[in-house]
Amino acid sequence: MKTVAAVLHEIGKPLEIEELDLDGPAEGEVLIRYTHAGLCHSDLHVMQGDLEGWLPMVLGHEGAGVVEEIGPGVTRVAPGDHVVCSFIPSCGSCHWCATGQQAICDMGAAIMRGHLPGPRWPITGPAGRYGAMCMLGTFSQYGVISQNSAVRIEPDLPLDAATLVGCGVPTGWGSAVNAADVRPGDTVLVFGVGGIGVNAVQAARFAGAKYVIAVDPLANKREAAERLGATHSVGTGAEAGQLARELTRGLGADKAILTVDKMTAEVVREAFDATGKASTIVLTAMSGFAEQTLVLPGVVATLYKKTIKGSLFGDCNPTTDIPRLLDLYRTGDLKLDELITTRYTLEDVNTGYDDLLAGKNVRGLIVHQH
Ligand code: CXF
Ligand code: ZN
Repeated sequence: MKTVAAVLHEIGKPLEIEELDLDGPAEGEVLIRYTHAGLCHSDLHVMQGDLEGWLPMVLGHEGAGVVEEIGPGVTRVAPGDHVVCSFIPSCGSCHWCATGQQAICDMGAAIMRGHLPGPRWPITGPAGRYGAMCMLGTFSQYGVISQNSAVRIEPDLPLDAATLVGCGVPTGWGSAVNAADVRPGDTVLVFGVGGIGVNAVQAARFAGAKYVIAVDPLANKREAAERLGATHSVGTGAEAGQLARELTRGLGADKAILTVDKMTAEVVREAFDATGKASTIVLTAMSGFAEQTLVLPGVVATLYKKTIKGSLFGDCNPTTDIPRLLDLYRTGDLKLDELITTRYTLEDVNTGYDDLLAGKNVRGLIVHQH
C-alpha cells in the first residue's frame, strides 16, 4: 500500500514529504493507521546529527492510531484496537523486561537502525529502503511496526491526548516519580519545562513535592509550568539554587531533573550546585555522544552523598505505565489536552519544528489526514 510520510534524507536539511510503499505486516508485526504524531525534540536531534540513525528515515516516534491489520503470531493487539506507540519496544522476555525494567528492553538498542527485527524493511520508495524512527516512523499516515511497540488503550480515550503518553509524558512524569523518587515535602527543580519537563512538574506535584521550581529562560514555558503545578519559576540555574536554599533553610533542593532541550556540562553543573546533601540529579535530556556533559567535582558528590543518574522513558514500563497514565488523565490528575499547543498537518511538519526551535510549543501535534 501507499503512505505519505515526512522523511529525513540528509542531516541539517528539512524533512521531505513523500509518497512511499509500505509492505503488509509480517510475523509479529501490525499495520497501524496513525491518527496523530507528537513533535518531540529527539527527532530534531536526528535532524541535527546528534542522534545517528539510518537515512533516509521516516521520523516521528510519538504516535497513536488504530490497528488495521495484524501479521501471523500477533497476540498483543487485534484489528480495530486503539493503540499508543511506545518509542521503546518491550519484548517481554529479555533480562530487563523480565526484571520490570522495560524502558531498557534489549530491543531498544536497535531503534535507530531503521528496520524492524529480522531485519525487515517494510518501507521502500524512490531512495530504496527507508528507516523508521524508533521502529515507528509516526510522521506517516500508516506504519508497520512490531507488536512489541504497540500498547492497546481503551477505545473511548481521545487519540490526540493519548499520543503524548508514547514519549514525552512518561519520560517527564517518570523522571520525577521513578528516577528522582520524589517524596512528599521535597523541593524539586526541573530544568527545562518543554514537552518533557512540564510532565516532571506535574508528577512532582502529584507525588507531594512541597516546592516545584521550574527553570527555563522562556517566559511562556514558565507560565505553562506554573499552570501545571510549578509553585515557582525562574529563568536561570543560579536563581533556582538561591530560591531553593531560601525555601529550605539553606538545605538546597532534594531533587533536580534535567529535561532541557540539549544536555550541557553547564546545566549539569548548575543542577549539581543547586541541590543539597543526599540529593538526586536525574539526567533525562539528550546531547551528542561526543559531548562531555558530566564535568563535576566528584568529591562533592562523595562528601554530600549526592546521586547522579540517567533515566530513559522515565524508567517507565510501557505496557503498564501507558494505561496507568491514561487512567490519571481520565481522573484529571494528569493534564494532557493542556500540553497541546499547536496542531499541524503532516505537510507543515517543518513549520512545527521551526516553532519548537523558536520555543513556541509545549507540544506540537501532527493530525494525520487519510
Ligand atoms: C529518544 C531517546 C533516544 C532514542 C530516540 C528517542 N527518546 C525520546 O525522545
Ligand atoms: Zn521523544
